[in-house]
Amino acid sequence: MAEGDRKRTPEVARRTGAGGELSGRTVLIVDDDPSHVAHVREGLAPRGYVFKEAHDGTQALSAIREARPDLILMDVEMPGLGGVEVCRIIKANSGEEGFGFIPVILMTARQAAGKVEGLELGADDYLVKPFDMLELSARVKSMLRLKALQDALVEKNRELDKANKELARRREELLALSRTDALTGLFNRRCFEERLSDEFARSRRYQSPLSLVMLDIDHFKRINDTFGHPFGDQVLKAVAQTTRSRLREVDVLARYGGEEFIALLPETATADALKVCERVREAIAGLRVEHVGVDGKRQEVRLTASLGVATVPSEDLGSAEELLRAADAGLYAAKGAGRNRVQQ
Ligand code: GH3
Ligand code: MG
Ligand code: MG
Ligand code: MG
Ligand code: MG
Repeated sequence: MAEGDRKRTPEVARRTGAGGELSGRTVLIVDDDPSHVAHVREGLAPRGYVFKEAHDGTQALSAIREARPDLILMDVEMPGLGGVEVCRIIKANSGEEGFGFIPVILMTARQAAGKVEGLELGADDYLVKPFDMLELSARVKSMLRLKALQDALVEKNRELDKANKELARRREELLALSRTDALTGLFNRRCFEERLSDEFARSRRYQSPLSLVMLDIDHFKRINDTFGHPFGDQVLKAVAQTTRSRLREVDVLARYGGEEFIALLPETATADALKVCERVREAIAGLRVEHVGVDGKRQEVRLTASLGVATVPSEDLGSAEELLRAADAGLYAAKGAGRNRVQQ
């Protein structure tokens, strides 16, 4: 380094001022010549940067991993791993999982050799030794600004990413909520109708059996009248849970209205559907829902339900609406025949 440069260092500091918003940034100086490292440090000292040093390429890589510098000033000619090679490694690992973006200013004594190569490999700037301290200072400052901008961008992107994920999560939540019956946690009627239309179309296309079940609690009004509406709600939840547990995963169960439930059983023909319904009916008849009166008196309340079932393909049932109506007719028949039973 020219003697003149050394003498000018305090002058440089005075003219360029302290580091300002860039003070505290970490600058890694890599050079196999310790006096050159010291010289660069001295030149940049007034700016308030934090300096790290490395004296060969291998040291540089571990310093980068440890210190995550904001800028690397790197000699090209070093024994072992040279500056151009280290630069290549840094730029190859510039993803978010790697080092991220770290600007590199290559420093070399030679005018031409390595310059084009270094820049092509992604060095961000280039200084030829001996360099003017003012120029060094200005280039460092501009690179650190670039790095700060890049960091801000990455941070903004991360925030945007997070916000997007949160939005997607909330959208999912809302969607789930819009499909759910609040009291029982089952699907609601609107969701069921969508599924019915899909499953009906699928059944028709593949000529696969599809059964639809309507279930209505017997004399539910009496339960409400005797034990109160909140207890009625408890009964509805118990019926929902019990019914759900008697169906397969692929079966769609929804609360259709007040004390009415509806189920879609894909790939299920009449005989199997009747078996499933019978199982559900029995389970509900076996339910004991405990009621605790205001006086603390406990009572096990029993209940029953009636079920109507219909199945496609069937000559008479040409639409999802007709399938629904047929199941409803079955339910009506079950009620008429004395309740607590399954009817086709
Ligand atoms: P049936 O055997 O003929 O079905 O008689 P039912 O008493 O069950 O039928 P009805 O249609 O006369 O009465 C249904 C009752 O369900 C009336 C209504 O107040 C009650 N209900 C509807 N939705 C809810 C609810 O969300 N919670 C409670 N606790 N009761 C409800
Ligand atoms: Mg060297
Ligand atoms: Mg009724
Ligand atoms: Mg009822
Ligand atoms: Mg009813």
